[in-house]
Amino acid sequence: MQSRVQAAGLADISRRLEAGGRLDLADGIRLFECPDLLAVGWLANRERERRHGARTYFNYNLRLEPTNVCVASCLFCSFARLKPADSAAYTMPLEQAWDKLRQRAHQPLTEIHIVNGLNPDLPFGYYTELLRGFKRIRPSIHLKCFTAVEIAFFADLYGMTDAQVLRELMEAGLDSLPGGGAEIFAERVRRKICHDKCDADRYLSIHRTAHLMGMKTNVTMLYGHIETYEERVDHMLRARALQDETGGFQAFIPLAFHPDNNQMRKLPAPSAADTLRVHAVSRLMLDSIPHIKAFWVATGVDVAQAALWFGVDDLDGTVQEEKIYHMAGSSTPEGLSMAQLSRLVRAAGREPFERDTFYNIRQAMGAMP
Ligand code: V47
Repeated sequence: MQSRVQAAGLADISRRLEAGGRLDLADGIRLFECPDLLAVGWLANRERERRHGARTYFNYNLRLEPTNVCVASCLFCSFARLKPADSAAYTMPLEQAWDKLRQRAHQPLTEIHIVNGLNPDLPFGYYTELLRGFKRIRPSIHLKCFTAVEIAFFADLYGMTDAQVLRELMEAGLDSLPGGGAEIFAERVRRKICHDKCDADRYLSIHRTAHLMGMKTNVTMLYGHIETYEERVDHMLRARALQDETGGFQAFIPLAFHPDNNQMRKLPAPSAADTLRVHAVSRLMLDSIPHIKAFWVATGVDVAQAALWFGVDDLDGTVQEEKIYHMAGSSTPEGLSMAQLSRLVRAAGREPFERDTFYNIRQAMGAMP
């Protein structure tokens, strides 16, 4: 394979990685432009195995979106409803949101991941009570809730600083932040696809604040729309720079653009080859971020499986109630069971492990019926 890497013109990158060196913007662009996807994948897999061997992580989680009312007008979004009067707009009463957990009393869930629209009509107490209620029902549940974009929106709407918002949410039970809302950091792209939500600096500053307050977070990248290779690599480098500063990111999650039912529907969805490459280049560029996650709802289950040989060591989790991707055309199942996740990891020749949100291993998943 070394000779293939050489033939692909990647020998210097390979040597630098072997010596513990870092890749820069030009290297990242070369990895995107290199025609030999397998050579790029091989390098990413070497980095993956150096960190995690064959281990592949996922958790028993539940996705909830308690409101889709949203004042932002992101062109890629099929989930948001701008006006509460829209018949498809919804806001769950707290009892209804809590019921989603109560109804799953039999499931050994360890995490709830909440993403909302930017709803201008709710009091801040809705969110603090939402968290408190989940902790009352199951004190051990990890609450990974609200993107940095939501935190910025709360601060502006309720007249608080970002740190105050985070502090109050933590007091109510917030345990970590998910990575949503990052899209592409480059100003050119943000201006076109999501001009009226918080910018890249604020997104990164909120993650920095969260890290300094002791929280772990994730960071995402929405790819496969109007961004260039350079803008993808720039995005990764901005995430890497913050990671160098704080060490607070756990996972980087490339998110494949889904074109159904949104204002960018004329664009094609990214190909499987592009998805494999984005995950591989992420593993190679982001040397200081421990985990690269393939969110199977976004990649598709089959491509997520292949991605386990292209730098990916994490598959998110069982998910169960996802709406953002399913409204944008994802044809994946609503959720996957732990047995299904284990089987697909084993079928790919990798070793499945149930983890908690902090990547502590809960159990090695044996052969499942
Ligand atoms: O920020 C919205 C994306 C994100 C579309 O932190 C779309 O563990 C593709 O961030 N096509 C929310 N993507 C989801 C998210 C996430 C997912 C899994 C794990 C984690 C984590 C975070 O979904 C948004 C946006 O980038 N999105 N619409 C669409 N049409």
